[in-house]
Amino acid sequence: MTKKGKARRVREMRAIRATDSLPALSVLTDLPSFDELSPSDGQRQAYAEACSRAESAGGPVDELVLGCVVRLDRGYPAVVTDGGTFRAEFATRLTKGDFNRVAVGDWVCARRPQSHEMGLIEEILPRESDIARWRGSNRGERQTLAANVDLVIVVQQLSDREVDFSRVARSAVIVRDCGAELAVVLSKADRAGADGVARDIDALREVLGDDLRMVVTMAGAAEDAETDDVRRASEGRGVSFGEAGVHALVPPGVVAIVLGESGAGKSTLLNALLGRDVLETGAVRESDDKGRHTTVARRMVSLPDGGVIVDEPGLRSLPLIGHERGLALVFPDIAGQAALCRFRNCTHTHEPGCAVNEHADNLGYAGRRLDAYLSLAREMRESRQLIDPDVVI
Ligand SMILES: Nc1nc2c(ncn2[C@@H]2O[C@H](COP(=O)(O)OP(=O)(O)OP(=O)(O)O)[C@@H](O)[C@H]2O)c(=O)[nH]1
Ligand SMILES: [Mg+2]
Ligand SMILES: [Zn+2]
Repeated sequence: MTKKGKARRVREMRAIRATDSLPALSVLTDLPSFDELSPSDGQRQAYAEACSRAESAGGPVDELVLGCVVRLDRGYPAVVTDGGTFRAEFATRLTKGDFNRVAVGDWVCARRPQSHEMGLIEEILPRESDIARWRGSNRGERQTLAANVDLVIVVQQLSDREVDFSRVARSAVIVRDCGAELAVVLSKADRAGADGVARDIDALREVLGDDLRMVVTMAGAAEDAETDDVRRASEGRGVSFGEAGVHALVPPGVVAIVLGESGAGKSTLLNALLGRDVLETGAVRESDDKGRHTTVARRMVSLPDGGVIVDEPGLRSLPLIGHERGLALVFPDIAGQAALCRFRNCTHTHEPGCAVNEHADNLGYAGRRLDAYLSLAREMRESRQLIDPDVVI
């Protein structure tokens, strides 16, 4: 065997071993069915075009199927189609060059040869939305966490201290920049108690506005006085309490994703919605209250009488790079004023003729809302300067 041939054989054997250790699709429950997911008209059109390209290239067209990526295990996709679910590899064309990795939620044109267990992804169809965050430093890249998602549920854990509203604000900017709707789940309400829940709802409203959709949850809440107090504190402020409130955010036809740091309680919440322990959960470290990155696969689960949610591994960092549009969508009142400042590059800190500061009081965003905006805006200005000019943001 030539050196090259040997290297190829080693690669093939490794690939086989890697896919062997993946969970068999037959044992995976709660994967959505094809009917629960719907491609947009544009994606159907793109699929038809991909089929005619394959036809003119002379390949067997009857092997082509429209599918949705419902799981990624260590990068290996599982694809659901009208005719069933299968694991798939990538066509060589896709693995070469500037290959944009497939994400959960992607619609694809796949090939399913009769004689093979494995399918082949021929094309990734254009995305309707793209939940992406920046990964790496100044030479980093955008990483798509999920594609074609309608709603992002940011899960933020509560504690006896005030909620980390700057993290929620940062998540909100990224979500709105990606073209998805936003809702916030405040988990672990038992740790905050009724007074803490009231304090945290008020803080988030002050920073992110009254329209912010929120649900307060408490895993395994007993029907006792403590739960009643937390429920009253939430509902009294117009915020729903419990898993039912989260379920209501994801009716049939909606595809959502849970996003939050490790240990926030994302998988615990999804298990409660599924009514069974489908997803693995893990304890947080006592010393710093951080999770241990229990979830490693990205996967969709289908809610009983509801839509579909993607469980995600916890995110360590959410750098803000190039999300100016998201900032303007989350803080439209402040961004509107910023356009009226005397200097186009006004930092709204010390400049004369600053419309943002001049109207802060009468437009009602003075205080923590303005502080949050200013610190996110500053971070984006600084990160833009640090990015390698050759990197496409
Ligand atoms: N006190 C309390 N603990 C909770 C609650 N919800 C989840 N937890 C605990 O928090 C820990 C982390 O929960 P997970 O559901 O694994 O967290 P995750 O967000 O999925 O974490 P990763 O998969 O690592 O991203 C587990 O020990 C849960 O039992 C809650 O409402 N109250
Ligand atoms: Mg998890
Ligand atoms: Zn200004």
